[in-house]
Amino acid sequence: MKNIFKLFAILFLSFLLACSEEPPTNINNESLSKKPVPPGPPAPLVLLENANQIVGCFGSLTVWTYGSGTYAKSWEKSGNYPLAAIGDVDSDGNDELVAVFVYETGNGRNKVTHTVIQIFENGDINPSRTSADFNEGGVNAFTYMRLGDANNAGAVEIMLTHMNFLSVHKDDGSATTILWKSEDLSAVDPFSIDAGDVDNDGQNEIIYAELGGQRFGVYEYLGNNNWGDKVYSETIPCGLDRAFVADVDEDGVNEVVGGGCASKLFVWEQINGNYVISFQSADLGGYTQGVAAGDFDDDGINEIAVGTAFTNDKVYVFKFNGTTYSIVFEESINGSVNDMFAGDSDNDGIDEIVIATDENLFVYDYNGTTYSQTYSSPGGFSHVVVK
Ligand SMILES: [Ca+2]
Ligand SMILES: [Ca+2]
Ligand SMILES: [Ca+2]
Ligand SMILES: [Ca+2]
Repeated sequence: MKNIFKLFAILFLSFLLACSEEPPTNINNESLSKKPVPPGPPAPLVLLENANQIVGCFGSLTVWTYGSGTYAKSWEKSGNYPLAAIGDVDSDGNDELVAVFVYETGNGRNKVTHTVIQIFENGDINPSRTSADFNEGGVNAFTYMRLGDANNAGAVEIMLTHMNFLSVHKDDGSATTILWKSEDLSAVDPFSIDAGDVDNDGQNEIIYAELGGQRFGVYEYLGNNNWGDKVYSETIPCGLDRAFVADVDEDGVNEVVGGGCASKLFVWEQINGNYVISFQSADLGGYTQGVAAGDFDDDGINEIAVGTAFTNDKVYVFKFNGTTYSIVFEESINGSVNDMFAGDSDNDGIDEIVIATDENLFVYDYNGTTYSQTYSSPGGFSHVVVK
């Protein structure tokens, strides 16, 4: 009996000792953090020439770079940056980081919101150049940005959606200017934008999602940096948050994939000039705010990743099986999915799924059998792009 008490006493004492080890560690951390640390010079942006990187926004701007088997935050810039992307926007053979920067001047009634595009070159701490202010309508007025060859000139333009219009901007290495602005679209709330050959005529069109209009619009390129002859898709219930161009059924012709508050994945096909719904998923339980098509499993065919928000935070992967699309992966995720991008973020030649939620940035990779989270970075993100 005595031995048992002794054993308990020893266990109890070692428990107390284990607990008592915590406070000194905390004290050490506190005293360390109170030491004055002189601020170092801000780190310059490193844009890799032959590798992709991830850029995400949620207020501040964050770049992640893959190396030595994992991802790391390689650059951060504070400020109100709602949208960003990486690409060779000035066609000099090297990538730039393009960011929408929003700031306010004045007070009270005299407060004015300014919106500019900033271009960061490799090695920059501050932007190499800043566009003229093109603000119209408040801090959160710009809803999406994509880079793409909108005018079929073989280079990359900057495409933006604003709650009231679409715009295309061009950077020539010395200045960033506006090429085109659509008519007033305030009645339909543009919410995402993409460039691609959506009607199989060998030329890229601009397509955009209408949150209020519950459909997407396709602007045909007319030459001389002008877009017109708009065609609309078949509508969906509720509203369309995202609409992107990709071939997802292995026939070499692009479809449009999208989602919104109907909580479904939608696929539209062009049939005789009309964009009709060729597939709609079952209710996925939450707003489908993340939609991205890429060849995640390296079989030469694009899959579709979908992320949901607000009521059922999940990531899904849909795959075309020759007849229709079926769910091949489904998993709960931490936070509402705000945005999603398909890109080769780890430079192994295969696309990953990169996801911005209001809690984290996540990377999902296919391992030959299934999909799994290979990286997560804390902090909410509203917009994410891989290049
Ligand atoms: Ca460049
Ligand atoms: Ca197709
Ligand atoms: Ca595939
Ligand atoms: Ca990859």
